Amino acid sequence: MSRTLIKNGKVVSTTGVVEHDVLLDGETISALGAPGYFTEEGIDRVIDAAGKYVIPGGIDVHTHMELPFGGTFASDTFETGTRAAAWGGTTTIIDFAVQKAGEDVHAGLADWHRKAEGECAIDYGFHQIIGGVDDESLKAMKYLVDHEGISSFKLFMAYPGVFYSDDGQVLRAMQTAAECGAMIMMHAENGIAIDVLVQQALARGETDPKYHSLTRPSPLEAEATHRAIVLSHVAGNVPLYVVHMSAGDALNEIAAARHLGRNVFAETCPQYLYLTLEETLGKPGFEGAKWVCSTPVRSKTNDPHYIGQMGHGHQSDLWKGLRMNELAIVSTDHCPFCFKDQKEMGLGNFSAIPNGIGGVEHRMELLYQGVASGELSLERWVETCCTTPARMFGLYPRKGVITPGADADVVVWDPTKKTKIGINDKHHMNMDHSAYEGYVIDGKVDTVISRGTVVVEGDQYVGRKGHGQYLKRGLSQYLV
Ligand code: DUC
Ligand code: ZN
Ligand code: ZN
Repeated sequence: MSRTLIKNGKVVSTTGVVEHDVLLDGETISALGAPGYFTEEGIDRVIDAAGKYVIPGGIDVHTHMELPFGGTFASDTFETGTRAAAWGGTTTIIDFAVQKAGEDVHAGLADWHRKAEGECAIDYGFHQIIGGVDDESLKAMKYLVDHEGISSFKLFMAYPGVFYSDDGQVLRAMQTAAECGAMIMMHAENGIAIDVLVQQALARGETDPKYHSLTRPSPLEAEATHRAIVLSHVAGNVPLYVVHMSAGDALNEIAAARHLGRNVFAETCPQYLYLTLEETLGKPGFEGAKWVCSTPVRSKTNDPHYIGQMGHGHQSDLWKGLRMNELAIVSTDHCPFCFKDQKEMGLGNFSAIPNGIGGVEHRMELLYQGVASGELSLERWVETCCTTPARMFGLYPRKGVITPGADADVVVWDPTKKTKIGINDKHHMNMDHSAYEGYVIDGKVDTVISRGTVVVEGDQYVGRKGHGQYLKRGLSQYLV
């Protein structure tokens, strides 16, 4: 069994930064010791992490590899997407298997296993999308929790006719989740109202990409978030996790529910922390299509739709929410589409642009920039990107923590270097543009280890497809 010693590094956990050497034995972490505690005898590989941080491998709990959506497929396969994730210091993803109305949940899950098996560079698990709530799919939810290691189910209050569930269906699925201890993940936007605004905009000839955001105003995210919270309460306080939160007014709903002691959680994504309507989606011509995703990127300041205290910007609210644990996790909602031929499907009609942004490679980097610019502590970076994801989705303490017995998923991070993101710079996702083109970030991924195997070192990918294993997950361990 191969033994690796990571020495002289600063190990970052949710509770602090400690100088520790870390010993990896085969696929697991076997011990931590004071610097110099372990001899190098019998060690196969020594990694000198002097001046660097040693953190648990990142966990991205929201990706969509090869998702069929908007008349096309997300452009990353499990092979290309998990390799890009590894490049960015992410060693686990949780992707979404799909079931739509009239389809069989088990067949949808089998399809996802077929896409992923033998393809992944890093470990992976699945959530299950329930796009058609009926007696059969409710029965399947129980089976997936008991037998398939799937303990979280995504419902949609958006996308009528595609994934949408009405309130009665949401309530039934929540009741079933409550019975089996599962988590409900919610895409919280009022899709019925949004569809009316979209049709009205198109009828007025408003076809540019920016209207994607303007027809999904933040109160419709806040309203759906509130409704999901109420329904989860009526369903027996089932744990609720609201995905890709983009709006300060929606966040206020989460904060209020959490203040009441409710099992309500939320995530945000880098696009909502960094990208703005003015600078991206609102670019002249069709270029803004690159940033069409749902929930949408929003106005930086003075959003006239914002419900709440005037003068609030969504981004500053989201950063504050991350610090305050109103937002528990940062994921990416990685759903890449190429500009050519894919985003271009919506030329002349913003509502036909496939929704999604690729970001699985850059989450750890962009959030470390939050540390460098004083928005987050180092500990909170690790907590929101590595540890809480593991606890929230039943992977802890196997993942998300540097402790004896945990999987040897470890990232060595160099805070003295910089990362330049861009299609001709750092970019390994299968897409022809970068949502973060030209960003220069403090810090850089140095070495990435997945279950004891080095997969990225010295600006080289040295992993292999098929190394990543399917993770059967337990129930959420992160309840109020
Ligand atoms: N939002 C996106 O931007 N893409 C895929 C699905 C979703 O909810
Ligand atoms: Zn969604
Ligand atoms: Zn998503």
